[in-house]
Amino acid sequence: MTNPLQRNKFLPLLGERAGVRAVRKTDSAAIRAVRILLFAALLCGVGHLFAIGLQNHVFLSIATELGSGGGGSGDPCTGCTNETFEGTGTSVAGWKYGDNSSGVITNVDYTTAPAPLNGSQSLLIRNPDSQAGTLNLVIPSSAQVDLRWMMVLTNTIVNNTRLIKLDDNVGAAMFEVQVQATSLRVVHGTANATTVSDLAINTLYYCWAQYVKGSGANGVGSVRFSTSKVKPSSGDGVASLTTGSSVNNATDFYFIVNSVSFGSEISGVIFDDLSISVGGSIGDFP
Ligand SMILES: [Ca+2]
Repeated sequence: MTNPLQRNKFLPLLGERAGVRAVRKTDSAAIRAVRILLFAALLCGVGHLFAIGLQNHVFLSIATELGSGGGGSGDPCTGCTNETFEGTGTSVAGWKYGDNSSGVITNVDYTTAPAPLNGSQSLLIRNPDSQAGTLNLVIPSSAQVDLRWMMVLTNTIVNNTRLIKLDDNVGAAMFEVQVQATSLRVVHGTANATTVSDLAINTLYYCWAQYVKGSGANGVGSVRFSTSKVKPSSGDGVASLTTGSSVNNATDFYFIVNSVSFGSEISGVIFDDLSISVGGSIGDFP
């Protein structure tokens, strides 16, 4: 039987052993080629799966409102930091209290009517002093922060009272929600916008706010309130702006209640069910 290696026209020059090596070399090159093809196919598959995952992540971040559903009773906004003020103290660890030495009351176990706003306890901040009563929580540094909370204003006059504040990592205010002329105002650096709708005392309001830092006069901010749990997309209870001048990440959340600017009225605000999101906007209350 003819040795197949002898078909190689170079065999007479290379000799039989060299011919065997040449064939083995040819075989292993083919195997390597197959392996390379398989590895490339594997990489394509993994890359495709990664692309789908990335696409879904971006899509979810943009299109899905957190808390629109799916959260249990103990987690009213899935993916958020949720403070319900239930039980003794706060339900989230790490809150820092502002100075109460000037008569500011910060009560995280408040139950006097119209509290509780939800569950069995709420937060009251009541401030007879010129210093702001605050409750502060460090949050993950973020270019966008979305907030949802419920509140009741206990006073007839609460003009110029701040309610919510976001600071950067050196303590500068990036974003505020204020009461101005009985409406809600959103403040983003030097820009602000105010709702057309007025607030009434002793009325439960559902509120939403959003801070998105800018790179100049292009930051985005909004505040919304309603007597319904459904987040209003437009109308007199919504104030928004796209000319905000704050350009830093938010790193600190504050409840903040100033003293009032008229007569002897004392600012009092009851809060409950705060949700903080650094992963996208927050939808309706459950
Ligand atoms: Ca509560």
